[in-house]
Amino acid sequence: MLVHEWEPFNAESPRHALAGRLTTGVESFYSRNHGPIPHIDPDAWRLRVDGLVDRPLTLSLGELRERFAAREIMATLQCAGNRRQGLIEVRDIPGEDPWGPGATSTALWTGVPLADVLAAAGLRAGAEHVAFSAPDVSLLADPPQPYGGSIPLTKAISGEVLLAWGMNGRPLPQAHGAPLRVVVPGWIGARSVKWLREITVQAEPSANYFQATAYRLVPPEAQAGPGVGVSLGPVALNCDILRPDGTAPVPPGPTEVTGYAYAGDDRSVVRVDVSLDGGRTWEQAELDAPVSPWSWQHWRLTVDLPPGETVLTARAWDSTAATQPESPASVWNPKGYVNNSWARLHVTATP
Ligand SMILES: Nc1nc2c(c(=O)[nH]1)N[C@H]1C(S)=C(S)[C@@H](COP(=O)(O)O)O[C@H]1N2
Ligand SMILES: [Mo]
Repeated sequence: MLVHEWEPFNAESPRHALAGRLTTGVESFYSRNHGPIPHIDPDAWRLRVDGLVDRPLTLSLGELRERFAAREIMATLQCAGNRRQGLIEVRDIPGEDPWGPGATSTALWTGVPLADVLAAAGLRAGAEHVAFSAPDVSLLADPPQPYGGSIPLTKAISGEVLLAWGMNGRPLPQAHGAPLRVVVPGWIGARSVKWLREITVQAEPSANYFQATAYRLVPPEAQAGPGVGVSLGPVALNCDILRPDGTAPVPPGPTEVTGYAYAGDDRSVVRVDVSLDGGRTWEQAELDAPVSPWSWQHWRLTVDLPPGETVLTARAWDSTAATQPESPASVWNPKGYVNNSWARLHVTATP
């Protein structure tokens, strides 16, 4: 892992750990935390479901597993700060970690659909948003407060949003939200609240700092504040290069370039282009079909690498025919979110 901070623990997956793998091992799955990782006694833990519901629920993990049918979903999590480093190179972003392309990983999640739990509680008139609260207190929030967030009801009842206790066929590890976390496939990682304690159905989005102030796209010369900018939801189309990884010289000649591409929500990636001349000419990579509507797709292309320095460039296209913006400067924003500009990697070829 490439550790950005030890407390709170923030670490990204190195390129080689993501390359060529559909799912990411828990040992290298990126870890994004805004406060200390809480240790929760699973036997004493209860999930509370309240707000605009007919029947508020209090459920142990056993009751949750007994009352509702389990579902498995392969889903990619991607932090909105993934690839922030590229924005920092344009203009500094003080106080935010310089994430590379490894603030994203994919797992097979096991849990129950949030939709089924909400149906059991019964939705009342006026229900528009579903808020999640956790016990980990973030000193980075203003004022300091436990982590939380929300998603609109339409997404919450879609069936793909899971209350998950399993990851890659094993119990959810502590760092990734045990005993129970939300997994919101296709949406920024921030909405997949870990160590879930309470689900509140309400008329408005969560007033939590991480919904109302952070994880919003703020215009370049504005200052982040409550309600400023656009709340981030579905993940923007993005890609990066994983192999070669740029850490060591490679031999010149035929070289397989591989990477990931991911389109959030219900979009899929339909094409990936690779350029050796900074985007003047492009060649299409071979692209894997989506294994799940919610997981990234890997791609590969064998290029003829000349001796010396080459900048490999990649860009993806999605099922709406949208593609990635060329420059990080064009998408720079004060909190450093959603850098989905063309992927660029410097490689040195020495015989
Ligand atoms: N309770 C809680 N949930 C949280 C966070 C957090 O700090 N506390 N971080 C969020 C963010 S910003 C991301 S990107 C994902 C990361 O999940 P992971 O650490 O399992 O990769 O968790 C989300 N859920
Ligand atoms: Mo995140």
